[in-house]
Amino acid sequence: MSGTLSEIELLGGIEKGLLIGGRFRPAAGGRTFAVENPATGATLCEVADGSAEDAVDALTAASAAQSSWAATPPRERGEILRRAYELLVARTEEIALLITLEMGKSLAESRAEVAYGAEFFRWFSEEAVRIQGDFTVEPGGSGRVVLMRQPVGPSLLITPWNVPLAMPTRKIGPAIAAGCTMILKPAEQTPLTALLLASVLAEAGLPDGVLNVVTTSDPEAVAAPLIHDTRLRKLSFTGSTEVGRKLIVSSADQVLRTSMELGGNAPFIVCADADIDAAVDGAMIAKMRNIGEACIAANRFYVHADVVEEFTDKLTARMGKMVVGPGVDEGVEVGPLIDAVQRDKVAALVDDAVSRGARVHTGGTAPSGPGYFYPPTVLTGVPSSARMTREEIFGPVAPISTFTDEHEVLRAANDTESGLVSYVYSRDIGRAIRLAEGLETGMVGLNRGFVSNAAAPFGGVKRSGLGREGGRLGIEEYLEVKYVALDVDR
Ligand code: TXE
Repeated sequence: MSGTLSEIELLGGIEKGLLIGGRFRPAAGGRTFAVENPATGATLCEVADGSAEDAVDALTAASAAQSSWAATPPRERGEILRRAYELLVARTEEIALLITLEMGKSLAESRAEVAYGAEFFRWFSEEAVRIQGDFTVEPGGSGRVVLMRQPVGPSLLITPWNVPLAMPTRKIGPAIAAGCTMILKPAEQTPLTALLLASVLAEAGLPDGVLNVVTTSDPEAVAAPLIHDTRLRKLSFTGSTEVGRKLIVSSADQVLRTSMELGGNAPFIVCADADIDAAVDGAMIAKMRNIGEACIAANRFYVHADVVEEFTDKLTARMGKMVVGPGVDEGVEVGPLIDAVQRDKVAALVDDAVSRGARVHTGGTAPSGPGYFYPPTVLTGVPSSARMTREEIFGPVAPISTFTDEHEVLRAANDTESGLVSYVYSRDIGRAIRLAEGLETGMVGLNRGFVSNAAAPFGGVKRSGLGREGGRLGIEEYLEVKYVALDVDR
């Protein structure tokens, strides 16, 4: 699969070193690690394997660049983002191919990720010039309060493999707009898209040292010394709840500001009065987008007993005929999962549900052969004791349960430690709003299977995270508020 000329040219043209202080260089120990194509299991290429020493060099470069970057006029920072947006859009085909090669999803989905990821640069290019302060007259006399917003400072951005372009742009966009320097540590499975993104930003005019990239096979070794270094001022993490919690604990050492986008366990509720065809369309997006490897993927379907048969039959028909295969192949809709660990996790969750009495309507067995494929799977009769009702499936599996009462479904939907997103399908506006108000999540998709948008503050409650990314609130994550108190009579 990685043998065609264009793929070889694409991989050959990518910088594979660490980006530190504006220069790509090998890791201090000279070590490299392999990047795998999940559709074949073959090695795509080797990239620099950064260590603690490299990480500290990257922070030194970021600290050195911080004050002049903070002093760069906001419009200039915005224009860099605007140019980077245009470059990303112009290079969509090449970047999409790279995403598909290292992450697995179909080319159509990768192109959509480029559009979505680039949008964060366009949005924050416009936000860069709207960082505003405040001036308040003290109510009791001659005192005045001048409020200013300033960049937090050097920020460590840790991103996952499932959305290798847009997770970095969702953090880098606001950090650039706010005037923060950065160290990006991409996931070990998908370092190439991050390296290409760094080259695009350099081409757009980002000054040396503002964005540093440390690829590594040992994330803990790279992150730990930075989190304990007083020069680091911010940690923004997207990944598993398990790692997020560990990072929050270690961030306590220097009371580091953190943003955490962690795992989800989204309920997808279909009421008896819903437009069932629209609900099935929404379910296809909420479940199958990104092969189900998304924190906002629908993880539990609750369908009213009156419509469950129609919904199950229609969803099974749609999911059952999806074309599974290598993402680079024409017509493929469902690529492989990222690696053997994720594929085996999905298979184990399905086996567990089946052993507890769940019925398989389509899928349910991983094919043999190379690549980490798992077929679109629909299950009914999944008991609440099944592991997949509590754990994030992160794969193309739709477990369907029934309900009859609005209060009952709200209780079931909220019976989880996660609180990222929920989906509601109903044509009764009162019921829809009642459910949206009662659902303990940071986002609700109402008659809509996709909630993400550069203009919206993405984020969760409960153990799904801290902070918001995107929208007006997204930039606040990279700003400190300071006020000057003064007296105009003295
Ligand atoms: O996540 P990890 P994994 C969920 C999803 C998935 C599960 C495991 O359920 O099945 O997590 O995936 C870096 N110090 N999500 O193992 O390990 C790592 O290098 C510092 C949901 O891939 O959390 C990568 O850059 N960094 C999620 C990032 O953390 C560490 C997206 C995510 O990897 C580290 C991905 C450490 N000790 C998985 N250990 C979402 N919210 O969308 C790992 N990392």
